[in-house]
Amino acid sequence: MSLKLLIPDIGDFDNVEIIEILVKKGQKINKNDPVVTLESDKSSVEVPSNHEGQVESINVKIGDKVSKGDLILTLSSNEEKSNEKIPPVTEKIIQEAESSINETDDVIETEDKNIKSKKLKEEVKIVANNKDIDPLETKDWMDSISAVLKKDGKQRAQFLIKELIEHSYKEGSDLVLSRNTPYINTISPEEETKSPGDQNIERKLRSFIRWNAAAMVVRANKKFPELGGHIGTFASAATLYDVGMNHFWRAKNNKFGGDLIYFQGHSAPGMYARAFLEGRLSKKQLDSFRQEVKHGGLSSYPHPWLMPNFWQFPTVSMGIGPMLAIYQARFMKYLINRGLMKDEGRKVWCFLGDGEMDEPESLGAIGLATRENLDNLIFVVNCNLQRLDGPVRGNGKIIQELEGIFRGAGWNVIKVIWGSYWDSLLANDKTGHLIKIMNETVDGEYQAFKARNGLYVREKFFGKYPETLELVSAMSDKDIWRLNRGGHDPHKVYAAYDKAVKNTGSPTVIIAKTIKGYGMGKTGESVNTTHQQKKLDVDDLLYYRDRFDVPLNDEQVKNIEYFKPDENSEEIKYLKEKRMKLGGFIPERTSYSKPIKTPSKDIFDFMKVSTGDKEMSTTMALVRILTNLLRDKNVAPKLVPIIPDEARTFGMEGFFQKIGIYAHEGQKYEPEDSAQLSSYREEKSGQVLEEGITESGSMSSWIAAGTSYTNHDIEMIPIYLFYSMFGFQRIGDFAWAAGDSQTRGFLIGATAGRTTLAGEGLQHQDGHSHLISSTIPNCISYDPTFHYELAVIFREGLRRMHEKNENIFYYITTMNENYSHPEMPKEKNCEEGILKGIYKIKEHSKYKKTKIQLLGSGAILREMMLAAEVLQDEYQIDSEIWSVTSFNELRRDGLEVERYNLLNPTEEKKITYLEKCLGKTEGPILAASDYMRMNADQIRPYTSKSFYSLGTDGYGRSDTRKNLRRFFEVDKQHIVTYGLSVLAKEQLIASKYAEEAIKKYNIDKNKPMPTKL
Ligand SMILES: Cc1ncc(C[n+]2csc(CCOP(=O)(O)OP(=O)(O)O)c2C)c(N)n1
Ligand SMILES: [Mg+2]
Repeated sequence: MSLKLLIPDIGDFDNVEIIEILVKKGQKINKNDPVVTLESDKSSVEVPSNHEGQVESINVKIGDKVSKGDLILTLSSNEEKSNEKIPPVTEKIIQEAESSINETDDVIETEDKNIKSKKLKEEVKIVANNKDIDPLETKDWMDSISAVLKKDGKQRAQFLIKELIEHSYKEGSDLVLSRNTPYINTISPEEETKSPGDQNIERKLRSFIRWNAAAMVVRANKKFPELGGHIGTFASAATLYDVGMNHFWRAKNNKFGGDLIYFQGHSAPGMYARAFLEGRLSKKQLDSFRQEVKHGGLSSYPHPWLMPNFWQFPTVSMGIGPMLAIYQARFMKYLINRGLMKDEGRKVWCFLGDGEMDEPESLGAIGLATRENLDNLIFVVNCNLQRLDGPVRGNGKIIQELEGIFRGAGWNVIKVIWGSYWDSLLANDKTGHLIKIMNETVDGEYQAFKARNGLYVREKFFGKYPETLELVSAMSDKDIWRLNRGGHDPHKVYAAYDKAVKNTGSPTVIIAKTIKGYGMGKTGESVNTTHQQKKLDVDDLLYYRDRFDVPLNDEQVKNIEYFKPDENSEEIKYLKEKRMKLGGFIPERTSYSKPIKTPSKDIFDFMKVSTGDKEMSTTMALVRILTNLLRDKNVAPKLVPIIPDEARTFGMEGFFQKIGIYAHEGQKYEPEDSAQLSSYREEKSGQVLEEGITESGSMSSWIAAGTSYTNHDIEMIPIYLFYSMFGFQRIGDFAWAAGDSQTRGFLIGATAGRTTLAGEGLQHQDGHSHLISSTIPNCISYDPTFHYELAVIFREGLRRMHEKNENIFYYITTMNENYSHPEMPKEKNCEEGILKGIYKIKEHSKYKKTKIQLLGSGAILREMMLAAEVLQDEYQIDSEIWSVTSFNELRRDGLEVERYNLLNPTEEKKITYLEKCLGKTEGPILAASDYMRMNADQIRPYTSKSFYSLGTDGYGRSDTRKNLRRFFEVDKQHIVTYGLSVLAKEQLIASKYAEEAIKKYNIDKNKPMPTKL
């Protein structure tokens, strides 16, 4: 039978152009195969076939304008002509409704037949629904509370309710309806899973690691006091790391993907000290801690760029680690749900300081972790109650505060507050006074206790109530001093980790209480200055040795020698055996990903021809590129488009239907626009990461995808599109971390430019992102004007990053200004020039008297081109016009060449690419972009020619493009005027021409610089 394929509902658009016909007459097509591409002035979208069959006739051609209901083609098909299709979601709703009607029928039937069975059924349902199973009992409780309210008021009623909740928690109910539980461990001693480890050996190993970590910092600072480093942080966290290393964290190997661990930045010395025992780092390397200039030094903190075979994640800029870890865990699920990776139960662990939790970013994405059911994510917050200057919450309790926040966000919270020595005390606390003091004591006091001694704790803590003083009456001060904190107790930590890894359905946070500078004695333990402690004198060192029984004699301690047991010792054997059982060493960074073959050169050929009268923006050109890439079988599955709620702004709504939006639960509703072609489609295997309004979250996703080649051995191509203003300046630190992480992928600063994004105003108009991006050494930035430039740059980016695996990333700005795009110039070095940053796009040489070199970038190149025509037509001035695709790249080339020449004074001079292009040309240079003058000025030192620049310095403001360009003096008229003035200054023409132009164009000489307005 013959079927008609019509233009579907395309939303608010009418008369949309057909830009591609993707099928041929006679071709067999499947259902959902794209048949034509439509393009409005805002977006392009493919129309899929809704039937399978053979194309009989094609009723449209490229360039036709079509609207809903127009005939595209006819198909001969064997399919039965189906009735109007019911969307699957509607179908599901109908089915559910039908089945619930059936259920009700069942109940009625059962009621008639057998009353008892119905009751049973109801009972189960009631309990499951949290409804009332004993209304009489409930009424008793209600009456009691009402009586209290009437008699003693609401404070008393509130108090009783709180007491009841706490009581029920103590009695074993963990379904407590409160933000907080009492200040005791979440896991009761009876519930704890026991560690299978040899505690004796593990303690020894931990002591050696502690010693070597401290020794490494002290030795470095003895040699060079300026080097710095931290002892107190790892001292507080050693047990938290050791339990993970000995029992939980599985390394990547050829059989398993490995757990991913984000180590707290300042605890890096501990990781080096362990790697030393593992035989992965030498003494010599430990002795080069923080001395990285010579090859082989150890970086201060985790930096993959500096130690690319060791560190996996940069974390030391606080708040970055937690966000990166959350999106990492999410990206793991994304890869699994898209069928690109097996689900092996891998986990992401993230270690954080309690002070670090002050960073808004640290808590900023915890809601996402719950929404996405990230049970592959475990946070460990080391609550040593101190940050750099002093207590984190001297007057409160950080553990309780965090518990409330994380519980509120739906996390599984495990508090590890007290060590095993407290167990019997808590069990004997029949009056509840011990828990009462625990709840009442603030962190400032807890810190002070550990800076003092057992007697002080007896008096100030247990001494608060006679009942608690009595509780410890049989204990010596020394016993009281030994009452340990949960984070230093390997049993408690093991039990918490065990519970965390078994948790399903939600992320887990382990909140562990520790002591900053644990074991450092008077000068370091729990004192406010611990964080800065990087030197220990001999007495401190001897104390530390004794405290942890490190087998070094006094002389060795004085020499601050490292300690490593013999390779055949039981300790080293144990340590290695544990790691071998867990698959290898951690941290370690490797990559075995397969490169992605770059699409053939001709894939973007359609971008090299003129668009004729058709106008489009470079943002739209980019969307066309992406649409085409989605037809390349190598590239398509690896693309990860990331958008923070701006798909429609960038004309990308066509992607919703084409590749779907990733949603781990699929789509549980029928979208409002389900009848439309670009309807909002969420899917478990969806490809687009629609992040919502979070630039830092989107950036974290981009980093996760762009480092997938090492974290999962899968090369992915993330493309994150954002308003360029909300890019680098918003998430600069993440971009820096991306560079450190060697992220590969594209950042697209869309709607870019200070004057190109017209109406949006001061906080939207970007005139400096290229300057910020230029600060990142491995970020390659481009500001293209025309579609073919974009195509050449994009393809090269794919080749360099994803086929050749260069550890770089691309920042490309695209605009939303519509204009027609010319054909790509035929010169053979055009592509080379586009990539190096400059090429000649046009030359006017009619008069052969006076010449000027005009360099334009991004949107302002077109103003240059227009100005050149005026200069020629009205002033008989010739010009060469250069499209500068990247001032940043030209500057980098300039820096290198200049350095080479200065270091090789006797050699033949090298020439910058800029000089190669412009060195022999006539006339001065006038350069302009839609960015601050500093953008173009970057290349000023690398040419011997006179150089002048224009730019958009100052705050943006809303107005029309035309007015803005005039205001910032980068429009055609200003370029002409400045051009004439430059030529006058160079004594190439008389100055009267510039004066005339100023008058002619009504340029106000007295207008202040835009920076002052
Ligand atoms: C974004 C950022 N701001 C400031 C610092 C400087 N800094 C380093 S450590 C530190 C205190 C850390 O306290 P906490 O998170 O409690 O870690 P601890 O050492 O106590 O485990 C500060 C402020 C930093 N590294 N990153
Ligand atoms: Mg701290």
